[in-house]
Amino acid sequence: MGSRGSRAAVIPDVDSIRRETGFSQACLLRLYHRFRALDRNKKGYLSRMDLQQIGALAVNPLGDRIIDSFFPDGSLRVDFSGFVRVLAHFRPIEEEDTGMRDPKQPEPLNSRMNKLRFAFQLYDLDRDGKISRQEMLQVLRLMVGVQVTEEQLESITDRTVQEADEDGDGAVSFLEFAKSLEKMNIEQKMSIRILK
Ligand SMILES: [Ca+2]
Ligand SMILES: [Ca+2]
Repeated sequence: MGSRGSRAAVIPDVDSIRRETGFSQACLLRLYHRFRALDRNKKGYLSRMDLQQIGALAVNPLGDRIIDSFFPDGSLRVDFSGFVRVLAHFRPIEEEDTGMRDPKQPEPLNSRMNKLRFAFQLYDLDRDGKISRQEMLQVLRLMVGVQVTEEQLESITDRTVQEADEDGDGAVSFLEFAKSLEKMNIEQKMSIRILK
């Protein structure tokens, strides 16, 4: 469809965004419409409040943390390419993504490793490369329901950290985190339908 193709041209830097994120042109166009609809005052960027309108994030216990990741380095606005770059971590891994990759190209944002890195930084609030017991406690508090007492929460936290903590330093490194999630299907868990 010619008219669709020419409309895609209005997306700034569309070619480099497509290469970096792996989203198809049609998908980027839909995301661009979504971006513009979320941008309530037609500012050209999104604020935290704009992103809070996304239903899938509103119901996600880690939704606020995911929203944080749109604003690295304390910035208060995210443009379209930043928006799509975060969303790319949630793009399902497709059959066609595997095997065909040029090894000189950077790893796709939706690879298992990048999904794990993204998940890890939702826990590692102070970005020191380790999930401390306190950081684990905070995430578990968000994820478990109100029916759990503080005491139970503390013991769940201790167990979770102990199970993952192989070198016994009392914290969970990225490697330990990746290992402990090995049995979980992270690819599937980190594939959210963002357009619904
Ligand atoms: Ca930390
Ligand atoms: Ca450790």
